[in-house]
Amino acid sequence: MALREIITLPDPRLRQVSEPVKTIDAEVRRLAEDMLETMYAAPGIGLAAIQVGVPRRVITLDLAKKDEPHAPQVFINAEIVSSSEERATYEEGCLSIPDYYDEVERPAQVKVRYTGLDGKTQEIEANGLLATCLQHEIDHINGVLFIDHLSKLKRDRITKKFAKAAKRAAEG
Ligand code: K1U
Ligand code: ZN
Repeated sequence: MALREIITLPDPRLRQVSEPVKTIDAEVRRLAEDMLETMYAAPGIGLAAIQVGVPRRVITLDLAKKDEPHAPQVFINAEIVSSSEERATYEEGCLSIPDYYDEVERPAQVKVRYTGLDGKTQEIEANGLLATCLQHEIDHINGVLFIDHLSKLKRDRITKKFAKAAKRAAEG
């Protein structure tokens, strides 16, 4: 396993739509392992492959509590097949937008179809934090960031802040 670099705003790759995985081969299994290691090290509770610069529809999650053993989950080619009318608000963060958290309203329940590492296609009914995280990560593989769900004023402010920081870093 290897740690991979997490790309951050304003990296344009974060706006790319990721390609479906056709075959679950050694490369995909290696990517998922590396993503889990990278996610645990960050630390984070979710990660999409594009956040490590790989435009493939692979997502990792682990929602186990601090005092519980790891419970890694891998979702390949995940898609939302239905969403509830009911909405829920959670404070979200993003490893690609470090140190910024804000409340986002999304459907409270979603049904997600995905393929597991065993190649089996399954459906999961999610609510609570799992529903929020799955929607956040599926947004990533579609080139959408959680700040896109905020007001234009907030989104522009954050985008400018990260663009300025990147410019300063490039200038040394
Ligand atoms: O996709 C990502 O950028 C990861 C993100 C997932 C997420 C968090 C909260 C709501 C929706 C999606 C993170 O993991 S941010 C870090 C974080 O939430 C966290 C880190 C350590 C312990 C507990 C939470
Ligand atoms: Zn994110």
